[in-house]
Amino acid sequence: MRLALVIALLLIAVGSLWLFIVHPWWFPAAASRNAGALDHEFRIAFWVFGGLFVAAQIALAAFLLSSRQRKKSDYILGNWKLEIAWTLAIAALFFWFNVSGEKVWSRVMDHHRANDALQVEVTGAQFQWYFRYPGHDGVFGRLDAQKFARPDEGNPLGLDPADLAGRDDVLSSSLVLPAGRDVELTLRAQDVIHSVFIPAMRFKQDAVPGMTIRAHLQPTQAGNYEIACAELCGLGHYRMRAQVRVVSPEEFASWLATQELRAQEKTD
Ligand SMILES: [Cu+2]
Repeated sequence: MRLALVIALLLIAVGSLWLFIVHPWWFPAAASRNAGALDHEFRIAFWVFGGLFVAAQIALAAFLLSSRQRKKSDYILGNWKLEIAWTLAIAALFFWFNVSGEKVWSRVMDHHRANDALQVEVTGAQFQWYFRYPGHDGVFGRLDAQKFARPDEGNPLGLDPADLAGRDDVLSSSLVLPAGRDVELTLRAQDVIHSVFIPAMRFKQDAVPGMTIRAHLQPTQAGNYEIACAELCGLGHYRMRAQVRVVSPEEFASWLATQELRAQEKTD
């Protein structure tokens, strides 16, 4: 029985090491500016805690084997010095992870943005994502979902028809972004809590009803990336998928101009 336990422990340790080294499942290729720093943070945590885990399994197996030779009365009473030492070491480790993680986090949530940051409002509603661009005037039109929201008539967010600032607002079902430019996302939710998750950009942020949450990202590579809702938001949760389409700045400008024209034609 004891030997079976030792073999099981060692198999777990070897299996975990194999997962660490071979990476059969890993993150998608990084496509945003902060992704590298987040991956770095993750990798450090992975190696430090993974190493501790493997060491603990080996120590456990070694104790199991060595206790075979001991007499029943020959047990360890504990070692308070060692206990204090590893408690302090783990506390210091967690403190360090908190401080270094905070640095990356504050970069994502930084509100002192570059003035040319592209503004995009992201709204989660059961069960779809809506992406709104402020249009040529750079100002988002006023919303009143309770009064004006008519999803069947092309106004799912409840854009106030009387507000001129909303006339050139562009509403899209996919998030189109120019590569290399800072993007400020304003996250909203229309009904329940949703969460914007873009794995390739290492971006995840809740959208909460009644709150406007700002977050930053900077796409670095052109391509199509998946957006998923990372908060179980109802029966249609699985349908809350959308796409980020990262294009060149020129392509983005022409896409936005076409969309603005279309939006204005609709309201005229
Ligand atoms: Cu959702």
